[in-house]
Amino acid sequence: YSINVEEGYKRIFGINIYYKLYRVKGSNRNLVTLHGGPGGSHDYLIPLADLSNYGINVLFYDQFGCGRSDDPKDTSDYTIDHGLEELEELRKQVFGNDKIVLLGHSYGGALAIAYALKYQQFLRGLIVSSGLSSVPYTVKEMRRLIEELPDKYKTIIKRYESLGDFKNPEYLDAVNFFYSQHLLRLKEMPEPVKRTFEYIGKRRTYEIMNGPNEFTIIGTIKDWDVTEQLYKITVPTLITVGKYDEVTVNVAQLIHKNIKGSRLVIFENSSHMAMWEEKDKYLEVIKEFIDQVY
Ligand code: LEU
Repeated sequence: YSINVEEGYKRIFGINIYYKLYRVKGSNRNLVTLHGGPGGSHDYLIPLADLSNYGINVLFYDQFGCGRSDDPKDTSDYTIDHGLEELEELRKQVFGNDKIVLLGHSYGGALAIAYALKYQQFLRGLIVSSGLSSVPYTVKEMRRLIEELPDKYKTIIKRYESLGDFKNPEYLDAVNFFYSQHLLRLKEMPEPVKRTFEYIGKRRTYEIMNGPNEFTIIGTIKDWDVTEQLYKITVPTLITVGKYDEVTVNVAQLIHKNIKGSRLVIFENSSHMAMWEEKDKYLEVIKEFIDQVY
């Protein structure tokens, strides 16, 4: 295939949104990817760019207030609803009338579900990777994972939470232990993942929308729950999750149960980042799904 990498900014709702498009000459198979956080950046999703070698156009972007993109104009815009309208604008600008396969990871998976509930007529397929339909249920599951941590870390997490001291080094150490089990089970953090974490630290969106860390979700998305509406999604849907995922297998099962005909794939050696922890298998599963819907 002849692949051209195009990168720049699109003007969306009055701000600059950064995008990177792997465009395959003559192909009308489109994959649009949504990063998590909320407040992350597209960097850590870059393994998906490999799919362009199989004739799939792959679009990445940094959502409002994230990575290289501008902050939203209005502070009331830090919502999933605003995120899905931004995505629809971008889809129109890049792909016009063409349908897309939408892949969202983690918070991006929540955003992908929200988009599907409003705009599934533009979807060829939906992929929810380590994503969720309910923040309260996800948090409940994360609390269960904390209960299963070694006593030492469990006690530290609870102590500093009761003090509201989310920045204490001892607390951060325990948070990192949780991450080593349920966010990324690799000894070395890949460079693109590091870059995303750097952006999370530099920008304010993660704190505004999510909270101080992965399992303390007290930001603007804290009450979001569309589980009851999932039955309305009728496009082909793939759900993936890691066995040790912080967004747990139960969270994935809940989506799977409620979207008729959906397929669930569990990565046995992964936590939250199967695109790194089991890269080849992950890409194979995504590719196979895209082949099926086109
Ligand atoms: N922080 C998660 C992510 O990686 C999302 C959260 C809502 C579970 O995007």
